[in-house]
Amino acid sequence: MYETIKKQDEAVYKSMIAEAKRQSEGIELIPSENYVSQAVLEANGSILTNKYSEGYPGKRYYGGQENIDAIENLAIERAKKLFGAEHANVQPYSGSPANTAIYFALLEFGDTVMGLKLDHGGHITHGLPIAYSGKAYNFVQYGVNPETGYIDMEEVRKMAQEHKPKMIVAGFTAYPRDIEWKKFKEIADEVGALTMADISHTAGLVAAGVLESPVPYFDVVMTTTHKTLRGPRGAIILCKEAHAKAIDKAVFPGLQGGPHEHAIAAKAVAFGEALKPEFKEYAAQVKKNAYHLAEEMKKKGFKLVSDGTDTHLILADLTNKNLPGKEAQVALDEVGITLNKNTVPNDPRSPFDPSGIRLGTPAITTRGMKEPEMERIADWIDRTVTDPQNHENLKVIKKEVETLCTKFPVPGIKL
Ligand code: DSN
Repeated sequence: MYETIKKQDEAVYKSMIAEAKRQSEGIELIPSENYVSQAVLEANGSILTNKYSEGYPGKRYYGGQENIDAIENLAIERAKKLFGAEHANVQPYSGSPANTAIYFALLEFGDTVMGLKLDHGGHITHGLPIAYSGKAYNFVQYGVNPETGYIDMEEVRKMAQEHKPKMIVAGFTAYPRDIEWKKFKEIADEVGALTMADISHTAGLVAAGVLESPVPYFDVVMTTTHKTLRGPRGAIILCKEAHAKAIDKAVFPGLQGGPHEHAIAAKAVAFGEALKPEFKEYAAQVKKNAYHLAEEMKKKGFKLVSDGTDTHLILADLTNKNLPGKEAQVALDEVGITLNKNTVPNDPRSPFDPSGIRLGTPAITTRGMKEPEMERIADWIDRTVTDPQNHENLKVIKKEVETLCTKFPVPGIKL
């Protein structure tokens, strides 16, 4: 791999190869990560990075756009088909700029918006007070029910009636349950609010039809393209035709300059893959694996937020295991299992040293792992967090992890 870089720039090469080794020899459980196909890698690493193309297909500000237009039109048409959307903008560089563009398109600064709290599973762009979203708009934030771990739709309704928001944002980065899109839409209609869904985590499952889609109900839907959707790093915005002009204007020239056409080509390739029947099987297995892993972890005494999962994502509160999330993450890194420390709802600890861990199955399912492997992974996690300072034991687990991983190659990595 990377023979040209090897000859030209050994320092970068060394880290790239070490990362390829880490990705293939370890178990990737970060729920927002995945392994893209060789075809997606080729498009993303292509000569398309050389081209500037401000504007939209047919209406650009620079010459030489005949191939770029063809590629961007393919990405747009495939995105619309995949999600049944009226309009798609495929230019957002990533999730945060995409959400910012949506607010810029449909709100005035200072407008009231509702979003999920960060420590209850929301994203920084859903109104975190210290973030741009929280400063530019008057976000009021809803949470999950402390008893059940589910979003409390009655609280959402009460808050909507009290605050009369201009927009309600639904979606998450760390919430293990499906979202009641129809109910959100009903509540928004009661108070005349716009609806915005951030399906970055679950887009692959939504596209495959294994989770319900907000697209038929919501005004605007945003997703990153690199999580369960298994495309390159980036994002897209889907919306009703009525909002199309405002959204396009907000993305360019409102917020962004030249679109990254190499990434747009890679998005087109990934959407082409997601339209194939194999992708439905993949998405269904992601869900089955997460359910199985959650059940196995529960058998070993792990306390899961909401007591399980409907999606690809599991959130465990380690308070009863007497190990903070940060220390669990470090010990699991030592055995080659990668996940992230995470706050749990109403966490008494800080986001940098929280009580929980967040894990998920998109990447390991891409490698072909199924239920029997989930049992082994639950066992390794349990053995690691039960005795995190026993480095001899951790070495044994690391060997077992590596042996399993050799049987499940990672697309795009040939060492
Ligand atoms: N960083 C992403 C995640 O891990 O969920 C959200 O932006």
